[in-house]
Amino acid sequence: IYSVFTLGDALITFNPSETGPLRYVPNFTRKVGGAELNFAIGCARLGLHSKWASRLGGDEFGRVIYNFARGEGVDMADVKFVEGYPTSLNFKEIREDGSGKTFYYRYQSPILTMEPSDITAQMFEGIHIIHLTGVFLAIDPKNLAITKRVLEIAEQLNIRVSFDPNIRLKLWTIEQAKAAYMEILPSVDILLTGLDEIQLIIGDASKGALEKCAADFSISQLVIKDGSNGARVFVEGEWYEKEAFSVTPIDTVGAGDGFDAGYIYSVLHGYSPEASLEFANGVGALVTTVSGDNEGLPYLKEVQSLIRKEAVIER
Ligand code: KDG
Repeated sequence: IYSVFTLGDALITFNPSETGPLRYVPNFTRKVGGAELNFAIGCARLGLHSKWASRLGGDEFGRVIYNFARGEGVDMADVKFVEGYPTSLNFKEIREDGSGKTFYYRYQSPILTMEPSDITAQMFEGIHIIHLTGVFLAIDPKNLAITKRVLEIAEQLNIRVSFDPNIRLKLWTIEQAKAAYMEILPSVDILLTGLDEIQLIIGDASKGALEKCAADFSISQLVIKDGSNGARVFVEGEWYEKEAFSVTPIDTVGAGDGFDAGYIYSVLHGYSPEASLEFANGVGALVTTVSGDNEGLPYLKEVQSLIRKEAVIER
């Protein structure tokens, strides 16, 4: 069984009872979100040993996140409760096509209490891939130092690093984001990015520009996620692509995190580039069919059934 490690903040996510502008939504369902936690849950559901490092508020909502993540089988050994930092909230607006907007109430997040010195080599024992995302970096400038500490240990222990820029312009500016990414990218082996995101980061998403980006930062697999248009990867000098699965999305938030979990699962299991893209597309597609940021993350069998086009027996 392969092990992955990720690091990040989680929030209580409020999903609206109906689609349309948030100001007209009277009811919400309390759920759990957070890009890196979604990834961790996705990996756990696929059967990986999945470790998530974080800090949670010492409040009722902190308990909700802890119990939820633990119930999903996430390894919580590096999660601590901190007093005096209330759990952050995220209210979602969802449109008819399943796309969403987030309204953060995220000011003094518990993760702000994490320090670079909290990151120790011992936390990475048995880990095969470390997955990092730009959401953690966006939350506080100090998180770049924490991330660098993780990268330092990754290099010492020879652990592969995957990175999703996960740009959140509600949390920082594109200039701040780019400056941080430039420091991280030289240590990244697998870059998993949205097409629109890489366009924002390097200003050009043409194949030539992407190949140059992979060469400049010695990225071994540069994966481009393009939602319902499918995904492609540049690996060992070749491009591979795979079309998306056709599903009816009801909530697309978290699909990218699911894709990442699927892709990392595939890499760890030695899938070919095309099979990896197909598997990751399958996970991402299934996420969008369920309300919530992570409830739709599939178990291994569900992705396999989608790929093999097996009929699901309902009753
Ligand atoms: O990728 C989905 C996440 O972004 C969501 O679960 C919560 O907005 C969120 C965040 O910032 O992590």
